[in-house]
Amino acid sequence: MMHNLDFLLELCQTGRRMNLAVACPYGDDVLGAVCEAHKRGLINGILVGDSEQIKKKAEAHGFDLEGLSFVDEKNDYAATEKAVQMVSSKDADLLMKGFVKTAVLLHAVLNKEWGLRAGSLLSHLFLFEIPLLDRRILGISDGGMNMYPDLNAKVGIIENAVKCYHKIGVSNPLIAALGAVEVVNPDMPATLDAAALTQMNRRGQIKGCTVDGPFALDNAVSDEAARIKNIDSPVAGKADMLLVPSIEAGNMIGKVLLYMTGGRGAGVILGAKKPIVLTSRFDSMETKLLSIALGAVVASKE
Ligand code: COD
Repeated sequence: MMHNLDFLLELCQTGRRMNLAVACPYGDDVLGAVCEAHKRGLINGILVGDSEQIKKKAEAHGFDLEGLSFVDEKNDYAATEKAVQMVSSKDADLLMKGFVKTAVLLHAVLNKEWGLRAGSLLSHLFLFEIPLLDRRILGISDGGMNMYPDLNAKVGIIENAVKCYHKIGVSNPLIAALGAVEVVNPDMPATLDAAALTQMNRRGQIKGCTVDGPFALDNAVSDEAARIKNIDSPVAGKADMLLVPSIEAGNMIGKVLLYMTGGRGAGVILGAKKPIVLTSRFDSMETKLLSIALGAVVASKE
């Protein structure tokens, strides 16, 4: 079991330095994280947007732009398109969202002509380091992109996550399909999907991981809760990743972990030609830095 997310910073310094194209890096949070990641040698930063505005921001906050590249484009939509195109044409290895709306970036990513579609579902994976659980690392998907995934989409979400876990050194991630309860209840669709996913995994339709469910959150992460409920499963109490039934569930669990338990996180969108670093404005600089590192590790192993 991995303890703390710092391993991502080490992992992404082992191979070729990845080129990160950042769309509209005007927020001091994203710009600061990219400058720091560049300075630490985690990535080469390419800042796509209004160069004058970026330089003013950096000066105001004391960020060091030494060595970073610029692609000057004043219009936000055009800058987002350019950053996406740099990745699809392989001039950059991964993409990051700056001060631009999530929907604008995702629509550019999904553009059929020049976007980053790779023929599979795109999904968001957030890894958290949880102080209350001995700094254990717990993934959540999907709290950032797919709103109400059906069974097919849940298979895609698991497959994306499994590839990512393999790249970060977890050869058989334990995936808990969450519901509100740990028994199948026909009136709760999430529990039916969880049971189907478990069987699909047992029959080899979902590979490279162990999926089980349904679980309630407590018995997915706590051995003690699993023991009290008499749940006999290799995943019970030991989940590496929580498959959540809706974007609200994933987003809320994630925000509780980050803002109410003092956790740290790293999040990326998977399933595109290259990973996309998508953080929210309120995320700490550390979470942004770790997200860049996670994206760079995934990109380096594609
Ligand atoms: N993977 C692959 N292709 C997709 C996906 C996906 N997850 N989602 C949509 N597409 C494709 C469709 O196949 C279609 O070809 C095209 O994109 C448009 O699909 P729509 O009309 O169903 O989707 P949109 O354009 O209305 O919305 C797609 C978004 C990703 C923008 C939407 O799902 C969204 O806003 N998600 C939530 C993002 C968000 O607000 N996150 C907040 C936390 S950061």
